[in-house]
Amino acid sequence: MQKINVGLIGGGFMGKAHSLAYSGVPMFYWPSEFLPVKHTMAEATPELAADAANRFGFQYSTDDWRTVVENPDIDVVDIATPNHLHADVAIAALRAGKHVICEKPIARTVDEAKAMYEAAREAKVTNMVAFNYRRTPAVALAKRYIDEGAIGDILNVRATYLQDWSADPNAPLSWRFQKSIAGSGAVGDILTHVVDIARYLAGDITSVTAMTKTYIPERPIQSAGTDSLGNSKIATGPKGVVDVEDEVLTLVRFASGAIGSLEATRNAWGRNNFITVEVHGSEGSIYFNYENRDELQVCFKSDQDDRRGFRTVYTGPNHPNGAALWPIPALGIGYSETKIIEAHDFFHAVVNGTEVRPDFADGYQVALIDEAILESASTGLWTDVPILDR
Ligand code: NAI
Ligand code: SOE
Repeated sequence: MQKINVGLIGGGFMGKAHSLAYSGVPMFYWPSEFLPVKHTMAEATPELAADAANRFGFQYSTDDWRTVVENPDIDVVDIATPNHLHADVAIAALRAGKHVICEKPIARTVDEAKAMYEAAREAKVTNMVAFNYRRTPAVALAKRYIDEGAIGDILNVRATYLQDWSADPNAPLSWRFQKSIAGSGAVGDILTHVVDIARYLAGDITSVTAMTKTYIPERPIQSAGTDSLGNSKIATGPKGVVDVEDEVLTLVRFASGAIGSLEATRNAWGRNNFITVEVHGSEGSIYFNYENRDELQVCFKSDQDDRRGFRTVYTGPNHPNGAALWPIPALGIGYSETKIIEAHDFFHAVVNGTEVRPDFADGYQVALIDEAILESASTGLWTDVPILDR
């Protein structure tokens, strides 16, 4: 069994999720060809780094991510920082020959994403962007139905990602509202997840038209770097400018000829992690709602006329990754399970030298789509998306 030393950069929300996944992988996937070892934790200060290392079970800690990238004992660099650090850390890690898993969005801009993609191509190591929702077993099952032709030719993909954590004007001006750190707002932060799922299920997106809107132009300034995701309201004190979008609505065309609509907002009261994907085909339809993660709704034209309608398939041992997960359907797939499957697939590729998707080419392609969406929102025109030759 190969031990793989991981250096984790960033110990916030995703630092927690990835650490949990490293512990969880051998519990689900056993016997295993590899064992992730939580080697070094990097955070913004020595205190934060030591605290995160204790909490998540890392052997060493540092406030300098460059020492992780340069450490010959480290095999994998895991980037779970705000978006402004993704490109610098990833490119340095790839040049040092490390395998890299990077949180989404791959970067703030297309230029950064391109540089990361090129560094990954040169380094010839395993690289992955952490679009974990496509690894929800019900989403992977949707892909299986589509690939098998069960719903025929895809006509339309309708997808949403709706949240409400930033709907309160007193939710602080975290890094997610600052273009210099985040790159964009709802587009890079959450629309990217449904762009990834739409590409996964229906292929390349070739052109877009979009509208964006910022509802809350100023927010109270916060002192800490970590994003509280709306959980700590600041009712008094100075405010700073929000220079990213709260919401985006976009129409898309796929290379296959299918059409679709994708939307995302962080200001929809009552919506939490409301990722929905509805795919209509010539022979049937598929519907997924992340808030009911164990379920895939399917409807087939071939059903008898008076019985046709959506029926529910509960994912379990017979479905993608089911044998490794829980022994009873509908027992409850959680966010952690999507991260455990993601980590498993990443390490499997590391030890076998095989391809894993979504990789940095996919991350770059999504960045090209994001850029076209933002451009269309400012010009009001349909905008073509350049398609990478993989
Ligand atoms: P967060 O704000 O909770 O945590 C970020 C952490 O990075 C903080 O603890 C901060 O101190 C640390 N950090 C800042 N500068 C650093 C430096 N120089 N060296 C080391 N650490 C540093 O942010 P969160 O939510 O964990 O987001 C991190 C990344 O993960 C972002 O790119 C975000 O878009 C992505 N994300 C992905 C999710 C998914 O479902 N795949 C969910 C949430 C976030
Ligand atoms: C905030 O919108 C956030 O944490 C995103 O950054 C994640 O990517 C998403 O999965 C959960 O919500």
